[in-house]
Amino acid sequence: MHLSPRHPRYRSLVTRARLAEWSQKGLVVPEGLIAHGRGEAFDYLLGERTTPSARKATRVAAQWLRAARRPVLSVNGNVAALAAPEIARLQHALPSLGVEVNLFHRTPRRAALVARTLHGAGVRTVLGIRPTAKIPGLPSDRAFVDRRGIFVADVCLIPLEDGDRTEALRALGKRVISVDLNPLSRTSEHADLPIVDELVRALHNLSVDLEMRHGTPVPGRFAPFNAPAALRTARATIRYRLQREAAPRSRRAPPRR
Ligand code: PTJ
Repeated sequence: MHLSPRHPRYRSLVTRARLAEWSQKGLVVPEGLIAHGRGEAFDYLLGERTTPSARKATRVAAQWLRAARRPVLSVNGNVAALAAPEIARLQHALPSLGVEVNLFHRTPRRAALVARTLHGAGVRTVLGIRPTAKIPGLPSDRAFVDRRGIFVADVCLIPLEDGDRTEALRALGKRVISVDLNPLSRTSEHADLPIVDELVRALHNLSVDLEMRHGTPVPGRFAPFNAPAALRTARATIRYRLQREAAPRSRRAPPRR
């Protein structure tokens, strides 16, 4: 199908076409297409841009990743399909970052496909292809992790995650940074540092922040972050935008940054 760059939703259509293609190859599961639709809906409500509050969260996340002894990024099918080049750039900006395959719908074939996609984009080491440890108390396949990765990580960056594992990782004493456009999700609710932003934008901003700090001393402690306030701000952004749209045109307030 030909997609015209002049179409007002061109970028969204290209992303959808890419995800549909990846789902035929088995990297993305059908459920992943539904999850993407949910993400798009929240992105629409948030204005399809990185809000100042999300940008601030990402800056703190970069600080946490630098302060971490063993930071690990968890990658599922959607994340690999949408952001493999951004993950390679992130690992380049922070060489201590472990990159681990972690799948809700795990099969050996999908795990290998995620790893191949990441390697193809330039990611050096990929953990979790054959899990070597298990997170206690988690009924899903997301419990299967790598002994050298998530199992021993002190800071976990978990985009497009589920609430159960967020809670389980926190119960193990790990600091959890989530990337999820839904500020009402259990993942956002339970993360120590929820980034309410689109995955590709968030990873891009993280790389920019890490690259800017390159060569400066590693922080000795984790900067404080007020997660409930960040979520309230994201929800208020949605409320404000909906109220604005619901008002008669003549009385509409200007868009708020
Ligand atoms: O590849 P697998 O087998 O590990 O499965 C991956 C999916 C995504 C199917 C699985 O993790 C899943 O079911 O996820 P959930 O529980 O639907 O959660 C995904 C969350 O990510 C939802 O809250 C969406 O709003 C959000 N989301 C979707 N796309 C994006 C996003 N957030 C940020 N950026 C996106 N591009």
